Amino acid sequence: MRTQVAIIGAGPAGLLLGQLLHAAGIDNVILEQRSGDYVLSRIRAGVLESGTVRLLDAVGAGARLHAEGLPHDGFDLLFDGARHRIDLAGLSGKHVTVYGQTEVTRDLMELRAGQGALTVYEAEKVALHDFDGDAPYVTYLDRGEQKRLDCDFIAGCDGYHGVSRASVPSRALKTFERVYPFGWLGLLADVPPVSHELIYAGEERGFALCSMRSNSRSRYYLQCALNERVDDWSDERFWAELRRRLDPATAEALVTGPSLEKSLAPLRSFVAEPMRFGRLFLAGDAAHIVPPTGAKGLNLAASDVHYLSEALREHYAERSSAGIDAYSTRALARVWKAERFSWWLTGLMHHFPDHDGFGGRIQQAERAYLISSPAAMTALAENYVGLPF
Ligand code: RFL
Ligand code: PHB
Repeated sequence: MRTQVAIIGAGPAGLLLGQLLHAAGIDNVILEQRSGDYVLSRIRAGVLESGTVRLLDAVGAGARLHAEGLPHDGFDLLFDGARHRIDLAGLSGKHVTVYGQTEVTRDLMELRAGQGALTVYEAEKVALHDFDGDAPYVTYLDRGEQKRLDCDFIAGCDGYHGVSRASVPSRALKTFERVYPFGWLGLLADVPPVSHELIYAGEERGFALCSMRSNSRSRYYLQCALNERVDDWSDERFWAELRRRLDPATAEALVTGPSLEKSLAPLRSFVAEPMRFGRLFLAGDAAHIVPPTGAKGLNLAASDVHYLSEALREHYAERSSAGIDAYSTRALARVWKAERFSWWLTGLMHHFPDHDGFGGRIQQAERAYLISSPAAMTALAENYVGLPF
């Protein structure tokens, strides 16, 4: 089989890239190691920047998002018992949209299926070949049968644990990493959200986040130690701990119910440079990870594939390699700004078990400065709604 672009991974990066390429008349095939149902069962991101929404609109995947997504003009930071609203719309002129990654993925999958474009699910033993030459190809097992996909380019959109970055010789990669001494325990439940906007709470017992998927489905997170096990957290224990991390009025308003899902994610900052090796491009979590505090992971995947699709369109339509040559530099410039923001907001809002007295006082001063300074709040808002791309 032959295609112009072989895309590895059917997460948001791979599926959105597939649609952007399709819109530019560029043929592509997606190879995904899991089943479609498994991909849809992963509960992840919830907040979309307006640039991400613009891309989804551009490929025709925005209808349900506009009907069911919740536009948010602000969110609250909670510390020292008080809630402080960050007026995103007033400070930045933009808003974000609360719409789950699961739904974005479902919309993109349905669009792709409607176009008859090929996604091979449950592709096993995906292996990348000869991407440092002119004739790359990918091999895989499709229901036990060995297959070969020849292509012009390979897009590695297979997430942090994928095969694409791992296929690059380590001497050609420079990696940067910060591992945080805690994780997030997430719970999804069909209960109305405690507040109509998100609350990022940074109290003494640890960080908590009140988020949502709709007006009847809530998503909550608790900062927890890395050695915690999900099985040790009954729903009752989770709700009780969440209440303790909220101010009394919010705790009082919290509606609880049985969980639909609970999962634990460690927090990490990670960047691999460069994002291009010959005819292989990395995009999304395959190239970089941010802690979820800034809600940037999916949005960075979207800006990466925007740059990449533009570069490939230029290559095919204008016979110019300028975009391809600039891809890694352009993408990394935006990635590092989001890395900085996510690291900063994580530091502002979490309880650091390894903080000495100095670190704790600096965090207090940073918070006090933020809520007293329109300039500091504007910087926060500008980054949260998403830097332009
Ligand atoms: P994905 O979603 O991991 O998809 C990669 C796909 O590649 C497949 N794959 C392979 N396929 C073939 N062969 C192989 N060898 C393969 N290895 C892997 C995988 O099965 C998978 O389907 O990466 P992608 O597309 O780059 O998308 C990135 C986002 O998923 C991620 O950044 C976000 O979920 C991060 N994130 C958030 N981002 C936001 O923008 N806003 C948020 O509010 C937000 N909240 C979150 C988050 C991530 C979280 N977790 C669980 C880490 C909240 C949490 C708790
Ligand atoms: C979520 O709803 O899953 C979510 C929202 C905001 C974040 C992280 C996760 O910063």
